[in-house]
Amino acid sequence: MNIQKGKSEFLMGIDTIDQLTSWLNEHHFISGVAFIGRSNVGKSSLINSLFGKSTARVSKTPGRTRQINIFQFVVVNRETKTEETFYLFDVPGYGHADVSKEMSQNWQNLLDTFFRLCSEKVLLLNIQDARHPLQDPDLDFQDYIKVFDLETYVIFNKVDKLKTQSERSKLKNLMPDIYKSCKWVKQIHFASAEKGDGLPAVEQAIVTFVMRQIQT
Ligand SMILES: Nc1nc2c(ncn2[C@@H]2O[C@H](COP(=O)(O)OP(=O)(O)OP(=O)(O)O)[C@@H](O)[C@H]2O)c(=O)[nH]1
Ligand SMILES: [Mg+2]
Repeated sequence: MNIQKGKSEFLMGIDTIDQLTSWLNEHHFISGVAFIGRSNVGKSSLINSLFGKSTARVSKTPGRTRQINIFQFVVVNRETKTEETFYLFDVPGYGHADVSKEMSQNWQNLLDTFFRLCSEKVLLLNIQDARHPLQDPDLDFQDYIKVFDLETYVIFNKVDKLKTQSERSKLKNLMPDIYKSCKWVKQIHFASAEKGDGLPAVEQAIVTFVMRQIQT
């Protein structure tokens, strides 16, 4: 089973709590996947590589994504020739230093609403920069989401930027500690949205999760 590239569709961008609440209440029984991480770690790039080019806008300026963007995507089973539709959420980056208090409060409220209302049928993908893993905002985020009890996978993106074997082993050596201190993190992946490393495994992890939700 695979994600059908190019069949993903942008549905809407949501930036108010009222809008988000009604959307999630109407769709709470449907499975999906949410991408979240610091600004500029490559969330939109990963989405484009996994779901088809130009699904999400890739910006060169950090912090451009200022709303929760909702897409739908299709998983196709080539043997049975069946298709299933799921939701994809591109959530704005956390940990901006350069926004006003008011803006970051709004954003926090939007996030709270999202995690409170999105069901356990939603898989959380926490994207981090392979060169700068476990930054303070990443640790704060892990601390924040633990109460929501959502299945979470961490994806270290931009592994193509790790040039030496020792940089790569240093990153891999963080795995036992992450599993130990973050029990809700069930998988850790290493990927490059740009070069394609690790993407088939991430795709299969997403497909396995969402298909499991409709079978239960
Ligand atoms: N070398 C390398 N660059 C990458 C990779 N993934 C993304 N980039 C680059 O990193 C920059 C940020 O990528 P985005 O996908 O816009 O990041 P984002 O996390 O969506 O950022 P926000 O929307 O601001 O939160 C772009 O210049 C990308 O081309 C990767 O795997 N390797
Ligand atoms: Mg983005």
